[in-house]
Amino acid sequence: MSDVTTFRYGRTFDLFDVNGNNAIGSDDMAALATGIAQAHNLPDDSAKGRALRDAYRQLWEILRRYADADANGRITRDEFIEAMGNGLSSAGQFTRSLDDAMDAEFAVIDANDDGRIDQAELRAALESAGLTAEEAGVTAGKIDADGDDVVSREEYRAAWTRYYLEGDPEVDMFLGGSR
Ligand SMILES: [Ca+2]
Ligand SMILES: [Ca+2]
Ligand SMILES: [Ca+2]
Repeated sequence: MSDVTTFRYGRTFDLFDVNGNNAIGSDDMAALATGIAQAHNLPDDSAKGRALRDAYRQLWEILRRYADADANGRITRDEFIEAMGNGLSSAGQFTRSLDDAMDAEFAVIDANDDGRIDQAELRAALESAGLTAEEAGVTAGKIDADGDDVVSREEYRAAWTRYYLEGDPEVDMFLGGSR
């Protein structure tokens, strides 16, 4: 596996390993969902909060099934990079599960439920994720790939995938409240 690929999947691993104990567990995936919900002041029992938790629980199940080589319920950095390099990163079940997580996140950011993220909604999300107003403005412009001032579900998915799976250094994205 190339150094670049190893670096890229290592970075994805770091994003998933929320509590920084050098292993991905169900607790990390739950923390991702909770972090996003809390950043948007969503109650735990709200429909959007539940959808988010379900999506990340599903993503965890896929990771556990395909990347937890020694089946101890935790995925080490080596296990993760190995599995991603061996095809998990492009496997249908994994990418569909990622899409579901992105869609659940999209729904959270789309506060007025009109099926698109407008500039105000996007900036609120980026700033709640810890970006400065200036960084949020730059990032918002990159996510809105066609420049029509709204982010479609497809644009959101594409930006997310670019950042997490392709490691495009030009794309500055975030995952909920994790940074
Ligand atoms: Ca962890
Ligand atoms: Ca909206
Ligand atoms: Ca757009």
